[in-house]
Amino acid sequence: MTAEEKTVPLSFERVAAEETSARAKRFAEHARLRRSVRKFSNDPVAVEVIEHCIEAAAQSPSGANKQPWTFVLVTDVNVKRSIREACEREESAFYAGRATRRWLDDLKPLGTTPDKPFLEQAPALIVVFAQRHGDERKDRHYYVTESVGIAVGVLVAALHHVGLGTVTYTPAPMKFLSKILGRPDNESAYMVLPVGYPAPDCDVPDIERKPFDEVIVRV
Ligand code: IYR
Repeated sequence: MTAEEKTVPLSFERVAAEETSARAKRFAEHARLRRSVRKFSNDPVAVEVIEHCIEAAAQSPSGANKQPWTFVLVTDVNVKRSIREACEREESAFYAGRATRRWLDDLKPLGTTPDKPFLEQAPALIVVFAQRHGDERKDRHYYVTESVGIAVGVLVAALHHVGLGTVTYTPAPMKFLSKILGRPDNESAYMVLPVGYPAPDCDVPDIERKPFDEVIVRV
């Protein structure tokens, strides 16, 4: 079965140049305030707010529009606890020897440890899965890592935009997440994003982004 090309007019609202400039500046300034949050308050968050952020992420571009992502929204306290316990088991092995000395040295400024209380403190976890292929193996997916990475980027931006905190957490390996969450074989766990309000006493590492001149090359 081959689908034919069909087009519709682009729905696009052209904004005035001054407004574009103002938005660009505001967006960059707000992005500057985003930090990875690893300590959450137990204040509840309306599930529909998180769902709207996931909906925004699911509008991302993807290879051949295959949309190779599944977002598992976990609010069940028992499932959160199981995920925390399994993550901490993997992290203990990581910090006790699986990681290279150089890797552990690079992590020192972040102050991360095998303890992951944020996986239970946060009112919700979004576990993102990458669909390596469709329901059937012959249904190919393309640029899966890039596509899911873009979707997670949009998700992080959306959560920040609405005033929530998160961290892009990647236990390794994370196969256990498929088992706990009952995901099919064509999906592999990609990232865990705890979501909530930062704890009032949330500290963050004293680190900075590179100066802008170091990341941009103008040709
Ligand atoms: N997954 C571990 C280690 C870790 C790895 C990287 I790369 C980081 O940027 C941060 C942590 C942990 O979360 O502790």
